[in-house]
Amino acid sequence: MRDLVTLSHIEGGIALITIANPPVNALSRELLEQLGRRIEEAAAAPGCRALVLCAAGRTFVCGADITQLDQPITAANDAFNPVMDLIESLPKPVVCAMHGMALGGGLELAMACHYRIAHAQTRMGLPEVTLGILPGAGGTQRLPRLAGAKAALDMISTGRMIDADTALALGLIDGLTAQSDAAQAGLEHARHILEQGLPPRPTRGLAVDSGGLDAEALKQALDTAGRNTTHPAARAIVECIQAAITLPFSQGRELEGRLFEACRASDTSAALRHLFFAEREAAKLPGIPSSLQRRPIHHIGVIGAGTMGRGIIMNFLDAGISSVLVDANRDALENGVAQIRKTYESRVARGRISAARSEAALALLAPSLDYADLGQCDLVIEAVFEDMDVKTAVCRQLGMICKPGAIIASNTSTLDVDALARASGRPGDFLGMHFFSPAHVMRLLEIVRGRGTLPEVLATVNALAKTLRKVSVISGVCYGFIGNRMLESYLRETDFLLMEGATPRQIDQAIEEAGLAMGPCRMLDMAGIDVAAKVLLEQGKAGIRPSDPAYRAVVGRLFERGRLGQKNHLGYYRYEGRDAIEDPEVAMLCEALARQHGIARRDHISNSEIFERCLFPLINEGCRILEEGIAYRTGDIDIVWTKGYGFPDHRGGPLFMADRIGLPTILERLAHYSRAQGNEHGYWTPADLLAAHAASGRPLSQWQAPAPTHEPA
Ligand code: 3H9
Repeated sequence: MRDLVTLSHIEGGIALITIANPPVNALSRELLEQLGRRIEEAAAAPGCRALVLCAAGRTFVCGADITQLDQPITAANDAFNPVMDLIESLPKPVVCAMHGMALGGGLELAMACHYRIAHAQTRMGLPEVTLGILPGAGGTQRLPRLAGAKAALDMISTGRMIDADTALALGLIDGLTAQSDAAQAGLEHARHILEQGLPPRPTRGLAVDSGGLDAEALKQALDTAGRNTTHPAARAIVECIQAAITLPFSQGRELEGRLFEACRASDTSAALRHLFFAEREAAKLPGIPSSLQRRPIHHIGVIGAGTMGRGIIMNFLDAGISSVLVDANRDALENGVAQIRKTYESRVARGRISAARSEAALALLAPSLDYADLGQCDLVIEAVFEDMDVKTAVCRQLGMICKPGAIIASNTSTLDVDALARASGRPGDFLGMHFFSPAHVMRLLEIVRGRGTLPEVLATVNALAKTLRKVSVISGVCYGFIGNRMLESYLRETDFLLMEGATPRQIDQAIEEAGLAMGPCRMLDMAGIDVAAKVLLEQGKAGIRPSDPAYRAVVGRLFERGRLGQKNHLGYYRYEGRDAIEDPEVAMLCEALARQHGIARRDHISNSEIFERCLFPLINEGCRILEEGIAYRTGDIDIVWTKGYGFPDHRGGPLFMADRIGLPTILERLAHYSRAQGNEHGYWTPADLLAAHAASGRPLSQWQAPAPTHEPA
């Protein structure tokens, strides 16, 4: 077995124990077993008077090994608490020296030591809640003893990290060090402790300072957290903090263990752990070596000073990359720059960033009316109006203006990236960068790989996404890429349900009760009915709109009636301020459309029918996207939907949810709606992949894509 923990030497009576499990020194069961043995060996060694615990590589320990959290962790078989107890009960002082990050089980390990120091740049936290669990190795009991119950509740409930200065002020650590070598820093501190004759200081023996968290505040916190029915860890965390204040350590930890296991076994935690790994997988490019040389990106350009272009360029300004914003229209450009300035001012006013940082970002912005100013850019992103003719003309121009080796990207959300690449005349340098609105806020970036996109271009933009703090997912070329293509069937059924007699409010409520951030009617009103109608028009032009005359008929009719959505206070709803009010005119319009298209009206449509009709075709389309090689993995689709479309994290994304519901059930319901609705246009035909997995009993998560080829066409 690999050495994951070493006992390197005992000098001057101090034993040095080093954890080495790259990349983040995660605590696997094997590691904990070795750690326990090394500590026993060190403590038993003749002449040993103190121990130092540190970690090798770029960081201290970043938590329990999440890959092992699929197995139950119980008092009987877990290796965590015995090691923590062993350390804490040693009769010799144990010093923990941290650097990089100390997270989750890593910080819990540090808190079980008697003394803690940290490099000044260290960040610490208990982020378990983001995985749907709570700290399960004594963290909920030791942190209140070191930092006070109020600070502990805040840190554990939010999962946020604190810096080393804050940790020192809270009493979580005893000292800061500028020494970059954690082992040396630990040894120095241990020598100091021995010189001072300081004894072991078990954390469990310290009294809890409530820090102002009185019974009333705890009750309120319990009530608030208890209302969060989708996240069982929220309430469990408050219960553990309450136990830390009111119960002896051993009883508090016993409760922590039980609640940890209940949360770990919950669907929410399984979903959040899936998304943790899916996000990291999505950033990997199959078939492209990570060593492939990337193109340097120092200076970029964005065309179009509208909402999208402004949002896009702010990502680059935030990342410290000099950027030119081009718009041929002077007013549009001036307005765009003014809006960007306003956004930064508002960030400063809200204390999000310093005035100096805002000025530094704005100093990187160069507005221009002249396309020629894009000539020296390493990357140019067009963000002009979503119209094939307009975008084709812009891409043609970019192909001529951009310097050799520059990357050209289109921010289209639906159009044919291959056709735009051909227009540029440089398909190897071309790809899609589909940002989501507001582009400076939304974390998702769909990177669209054209048939001709060179691997180095894909790798460059994928790496750039990380610099921009985006979560990137690669999509192949098809109508709407991953997200908007799947959205189509969801919106199709929304309009059919309205024509059959459901109301916008009923549909939105059913979808929001399922956990989505916003129902489809409110979402379309917000995005703009004109935008949706324009997309339908483009589909017609491209010959990809179904021949069904009733297809998305409601949105088309709303547009004809001048109901543009929130922007003119009339869409699927009527708006008073931000309040969406059901409008009888829309009900009449839907009824008239139903008559026109021979669609039968019903008095009652259940919420479960709305859920199934909107979401099962969406899942089905996701399976087609996998079959066609548009997405590399099921997790990529889940990331697109959770990061870009308000799909609830606690359901893990549509395909993770599909596995939980059961593929045979979904298949059976598609067949049911095919019978009930008719299937003239193939709306209910199951994807081969869905049918095959349902038949074999294999979940979608086990689907393996054939290795993609990156030979430019
Ligand atoms: C816990 O501690 C429970 C306890 O209370 C005790 C229970 C009894 N395990 O993110 P990156 C992998 S729960 C396994 O790209 P970065 C990651 O998958 C845990 N693997 O790097 C990736 O692998 P690959 C509480 C892990 O620099 C590689 O490391 N802790 C773990 O952008 C690099 O990761 C957390 O929730 C892990 N714990 O960010 C912290 N962590 O290269 C989770 C990372 O194959 N981790 N990996 O794709 C993070 O938040 C970030 O990884 C971190 C580094 C900020 C540390």
